[in-house]
Formats: sequence, C-alpha cells, structure tokens
Amino acid sequence: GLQASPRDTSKIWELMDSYQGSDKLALQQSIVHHVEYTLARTRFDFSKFHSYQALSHSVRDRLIEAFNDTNLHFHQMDAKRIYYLSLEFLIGRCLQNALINLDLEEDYREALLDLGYKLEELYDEEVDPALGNGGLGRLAACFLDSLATLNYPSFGYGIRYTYGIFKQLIKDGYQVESPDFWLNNGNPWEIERLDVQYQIRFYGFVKKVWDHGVERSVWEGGETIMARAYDTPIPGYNTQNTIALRLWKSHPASEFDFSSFNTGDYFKALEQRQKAEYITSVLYPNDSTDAGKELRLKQQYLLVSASMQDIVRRFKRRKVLDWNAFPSKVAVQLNDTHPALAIVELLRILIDIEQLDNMSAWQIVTKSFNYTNHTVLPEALEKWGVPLIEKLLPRHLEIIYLINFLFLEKVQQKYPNNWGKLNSLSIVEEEGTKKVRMANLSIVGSKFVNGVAKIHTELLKTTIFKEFFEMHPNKFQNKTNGVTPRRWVRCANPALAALYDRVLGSDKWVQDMELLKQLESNVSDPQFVRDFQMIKMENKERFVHWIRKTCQVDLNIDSLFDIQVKRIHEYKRQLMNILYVIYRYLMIKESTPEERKRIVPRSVCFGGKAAPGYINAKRVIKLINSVADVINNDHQIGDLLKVVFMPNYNVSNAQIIIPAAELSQHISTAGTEASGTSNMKFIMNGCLILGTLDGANVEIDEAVGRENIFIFGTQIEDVDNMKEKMRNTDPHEYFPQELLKVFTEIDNGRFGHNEELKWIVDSIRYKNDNYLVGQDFKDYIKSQQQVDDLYRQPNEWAKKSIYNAIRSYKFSSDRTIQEYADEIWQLKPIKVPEPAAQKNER
Ligand code: 73E
Repeated sequence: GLQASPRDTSKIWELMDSYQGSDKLALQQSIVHHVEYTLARTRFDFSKFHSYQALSHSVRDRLIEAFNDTNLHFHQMDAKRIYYLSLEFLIGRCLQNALINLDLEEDYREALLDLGYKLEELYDEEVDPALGNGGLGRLAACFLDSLATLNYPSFGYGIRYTYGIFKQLIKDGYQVESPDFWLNNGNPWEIERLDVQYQIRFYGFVKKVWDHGVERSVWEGGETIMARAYDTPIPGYNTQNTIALRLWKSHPASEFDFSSFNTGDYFKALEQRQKAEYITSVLYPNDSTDAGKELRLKQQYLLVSASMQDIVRRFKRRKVLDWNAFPSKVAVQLNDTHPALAIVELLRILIDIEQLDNMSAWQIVTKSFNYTNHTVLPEALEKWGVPLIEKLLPRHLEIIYLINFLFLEKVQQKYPNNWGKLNSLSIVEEEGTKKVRMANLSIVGSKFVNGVAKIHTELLKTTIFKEFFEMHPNKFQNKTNGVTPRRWVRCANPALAALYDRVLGSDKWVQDMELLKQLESNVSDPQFVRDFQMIKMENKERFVHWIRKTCQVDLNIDSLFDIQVKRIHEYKRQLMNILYVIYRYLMIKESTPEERKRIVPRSVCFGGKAAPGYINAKRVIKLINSVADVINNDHQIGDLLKVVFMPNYNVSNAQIIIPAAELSQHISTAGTEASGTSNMKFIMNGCLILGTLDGANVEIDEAVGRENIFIFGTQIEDVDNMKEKMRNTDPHEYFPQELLKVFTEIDNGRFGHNEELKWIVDSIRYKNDNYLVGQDFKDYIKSQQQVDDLYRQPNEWAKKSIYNAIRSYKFSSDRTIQEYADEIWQLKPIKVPEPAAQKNER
C-alpha cells in the first residue's frame, strides 16, 4: 500500500502561508466557492440571504488568516494579555464592521455589483447578535474594537447565550417580549472550538485530606458539565491584529452518568444531560437590577471557571513555570461584579489544584484583577445569599471566608475595634440571612477599582465605597467611557466619514480622533457648514424611510428630530419627556394662528426595552404609545408634532437612528446615570444634547462648551435637599402648574380611559417623586424653549452641531483603552507583522 512520507511541517506551513487574494476576481471566486461548497446551493437556487451567507464566509476566511497570525505572534512574543470578563457583549452586526476594519468594503462592493448584488442590501440580511442589555454590554464591544485597533494583546470572555435580549414587539401599545433565537440560520462569525472545553462543577462537598503535613481541600461530587469555546474574531482597523471574543456554551459532560442509567431510567438520565444545555440558554434581561436567581449564579460561575481555566492553561504553556510571573503576563478586568467569582476561582485553582500556599496565591490574585463599577443604584448591587453559595459552590464559600478573614485583620489593624468600619467593609453582610457583597469582594480582590465617568467616580469615593476609598485611596481611578468611531461614525455615518476624509486629506482620524481638532477653523467656512447640513438631511431621509417602514408614521423631514433611546428606567426619566410632549401638545392646541406660525415642528422619537418584570417601565411605554396615537391622528396638529415609539431598539437600529438625530435627550436625575454612552455617539454624529449634569454629560459639557449644549435640572449637590423638600411638600404646591395641567388631561382620559396611565402618573404624584420629575419640570420647559429658539436659526444650529462632532474626540474608546492600558494594566501594544513581512518569521 501507499506509505506516508515523514511529516513535512515546512511543506504544510508553506501551503498555509499564502493569503487569499483581494482583487475583484479573487473575491468573486471566493463568494461563488462558498455558495457551492459551504451552502451547497445550485445556480438556480440562491436568495439574497444565501448571498449574504456566502459573502460572510468569504470575509470570514480573510478574518481567520489575520486571527491565526495574531494568535501565533502573541504566543511567540510571550505577550502579556488583558482578559476582559463580561456577562454581556453587545457586538451588533459583524459584516460591515469586518469589511471596514479589513479595508475591503469598496473591493467587495464592486465585486458584488458585477454579480448583481448591492452590498448595503446584504448587510440587512444579518441578524443582530444581541448578547447584552444596554450600555454595559455595548461598552464591552466597543472596548474589544479599540483593543484590536490599538494592537493590545487581549481576549474578551463571555457567554454564548442561545437566546439574546428578547425582541420587543408593541401590541396595542404594550411591550410584548418574543424570544431572540439568533442562531436559527447559523452564525458564520464564530469558530467552534471542539478542542477547547473545560469541566465545570456545581454542588457537591469539600473533602479535607492531609498531604505531607498540610491540609488540602478537595471539591468533589455534585454535578459536572462542560463549557465549550466559540471564538468570534474581532479585527482591528488598519492593522493585521485580530483578537478573540471567546464565548462559552454549556454542554453535558461526555461521560455518561452510569448510576442513573443503571437504575433503568433512560429518559431521566437523558433529561439530566439536557439540563446542562439550559445554563447558557438565555441572557437575563435586566439592566441595572440584580435578578438574584440561582441560574444566573450558575451562568456567572460557568463563565468565570471556564475562563480562568483557559487563562491558567495558556500561562502554563510558557517555557518555565513561575507563578510569581503570573501578574506580569495576565491582567483581568471585571466588567462590574457579575464575573467577580473569578477572583475566588483563581484562588481555588492556585491553592487546591496547583498547590500554592494561601498567601502566595492571594498575592498573585490581588495583583492580577481589576474591577469596573457601572452603577451606584442600590437595586443593582449584587449580593448572593450565603446558603445559595454554600449549596452551589461550597469550596468557594470557604475561600470567600478566608479572604474576608485576611482582609478584616487588616481593617482591625488600621482601625482597632471600630465595629462600624468592620461592618461596612466586610465582604459578608451579617444582618438577616447572611449575604456575600460582590462589590466588596471585587474591591478587596482587585489592584484597581474604577468608575466610568468623573462624576460617577467621585460619587463612588464619597458614597458607596467611601470606607474603602479612605483605607486605600490609590486603589481608585476614573476611566471615562468611550465609544468606537469605527462603528459609530465610519460604519453608521459613511457620508460624514467621507466629508472628514476629504477635508482632512486622509482617513487617519478613524484611528486618531484628535485629528478632528483641525476642523475647528472649517466651521466658519459656509460651504463646510452646508456640506454638513446636506449630510444630516441624507441621514434624516434614511431615517424617515425606516420609520415609515417600521412604525407606519410619516415624519416631516423639516421637523426637529428629537430622540431619546435607551433602556426604559425611572431614573432615565422617559416619563418627564413624554409629559413634556403632552404639555407641548396642549400649547399647540391653545395657540392662536399667529403663534402657530412660530412653532418649531418636532418629531419626538423614543426607543428602548423595559425589563419584562419592570411594571412602571412598561407603563411608560404604554403612555408613550397612547399619547402618540392621539397626537399623530389629531388633524389640527398636522406636521407640527409627531411622536413615535420605535420598537426593538438595538445596535443595528441605533446605526440608523443616531446619525439622523438633531437633538438627543440624556435627562437622568443627577447622580443616577453612571456615564451613558449613547450621548457620546450622538455628539460624534453632530447632534446637540439636551441633558442634566449627570454621568458623562458633565465631561461632554466641558468638551463642547456650554454654548453648544442644553443643560438643565437639579445639580448633584442639591439632589438630597430637593428630595427632602419633595417629601415635605404638598403635591399641589410641589408640582408646577404646567405639570398639574398635564396630569389633569391624563386623568380626564384624553389619552384613553386606561387605569394604567393614571397609575404611572400617580407613582410620582402620590408616592415619592424620587427622580425629581416635578422639581426639574419647569427648568426642562425653559431649556426646550431655548432649543426651539436655536432651531429657528438653521445656520447657528448646524455650527453648534458641528462643534459637538469635532470636539467629541475625547469620547473615543481608543482614549479610554489607552488609559486602561497605561494606568491599570501596564500593557504594551504588540503589532502583528503585515502579511508580506510575516512569511520569513515562521
Ligand atoms: O450609565 C450606564 C453606563 O454608561 C450604566 O447604567 C450601565 O453601564 C454603562 C457603561 O458603563 C450599567 N449597566 C448595568 N449597570 N450599569 C447593569 C447592571 C446589571 C445588569 C446589567 C447591566
């Protein structure tokens, strides 16, 4: 028979060394290749969706080349890597982003036109991977884009939920949730790693054994399942560097549980195995609230355990095993406390499996972890009951007590017999059922802790983490959030990007947003201003078209496009916005013909999901839709006012909505929104903000100048006094006349005789107006008038919008990631050689 020659690796490498071509014919051949071989379609049988699939596979091949080069190079360089652990990654569609970052959009567009396809139409065939709720998950996605673009060796670790955030439908004005089975038609952007799987244990017991005179803990029994890796390559812009987003999916363990098979209950045994798959099946749809469910804790532990095993395995592949070198090779960033058990899991691996002593292990851990806090809202601060942790993760509970013991000893040294301090700093809350405070665990286990905007970090230091800050002032840092200009300008607003390219003479600004500073002088060039206005008009047209298709509402293109898109939450005050819309409606109704001529036409657009169990948030959606129904069908109003609720706000809609906005609202009660990130996307697209001095608005105000932003409302230092005043004042005196009038109209059934509309108003009127809608309403009206006044001067409006765009550079996530790398991770970029230079290295 035939005999194989001795394995010739150099021959294999030589064959692998060639790259896919990017000339027109090569691209066309690769698309057609995938139609035939990957999709197994015949020439008579392929739709637009199939073309999208073939195109994606063609792009995927090119991504994988860069991805493999990157992984090999980082390994050869023995690079320090940063690992971003997050329960959410809201990456959005991949195709256009990949084409832009690989600089292949134009080439593919031409290749496709020749075949009779429009690239933009194929973009719309892609489902939106929506593995996140809102800002926290989208931030993680922006960070990955910047990490790749800035050539930082890094990984994102998360969960591959079978169902992402629910799809929001509006039926009869109410939110209805429908499951998002995003994998229905496959996912060309992921690489299933059958060889990367880790065992994850739940429940069981801890056995103590003596080993050469030391007591060791062995966690045994319970249930084990497997976590399997799926990698999504994340390409950097204008670089070969392509990093991994590694998502874990739960599977049954490969061994059969013979004991249950032996009992003869075959179906019972299979059922047990199916339960394993359930763990990663659904994303919890709560934003800024802690669900506190056992399944959620299982998800958190699965992510943490698989990721830490993977990180330790990669570390152990180095030539010599020196555990003290761990912090110089590994930095872990915790995206809020959701993955905080990683601290405990690494300790468990180091102590129980690698057999390090407790103190050495603790030193290593506390030099490797960092924690980002995203909220001060008490309902979002995670606490897990001790009995639950004891049942699910018995060894972890022991380790948490060990950490707490070591930490409280330090507290006792610094503040002898100060029970108040011990109480508030302790990782374990003793009142009632004992609970583990995940924020305290995260702070104690981390080298650095950061907030996500200046005002938020100050609030952390003076309120919820005050005691920690006093004990370890140098642990606390601020890292103001940012967003990626690749997706939010280059992809979402190609016309604005083209204007920048032309005026600046290159596309370098996409990687270096500070270059936009050079455009300051162009604001006095009337042609530049007209170009900007034209682009805004084009984006408004695209939006009008989309609204007509999705909401069956015709917007007046000349009206002021006023947009509030974000999760629905009382603290974000969508209620105040819609109450003002009612006020405005009443004003229009009462106006004389003379006055009507001066009214600025507005289109007020809302978008955002409510957590399925959040009744007040859902009622706000119903109120918005009820008001929209009345106003949009009132012939007296015509084009002067339109209200739309855009269903299912998500990343791909945002890419249409944001570039079309002229005014966007970020109106949370001061001290409640940690940062906000859509505010940054809006200004980057040349939009004015109507907002409070909260979160990143404070820094946006500084960056664009007070003359280019509408600021109103109670400031943070007055919030407590105003709440006190609210509680001590009779509702009829507390609420301004303008608002009482609106309440009356709702009471009278002007927007439908629906009890729920009354209840939502009652929630502030007769309960507590905790978010100060009544207090801020008058000032809000005043700012709205300033908005109208400015909109009557289109040129002034345009100039101020341009200032917002070109002064937004601070809010690029590249700046944010640069700061994390320099001040938290001590991480140096490593640029992967470009293809031509690569060949000899292997
Ligand atoms: O202000 C935003 C911030 O811009 C904040 O509310 C959000 O994080 C954004 C990014 O920093 C946030 N999400 C959550 N907490 N803060 C959260 C909490 C629990 C579950 C899911 C998300």
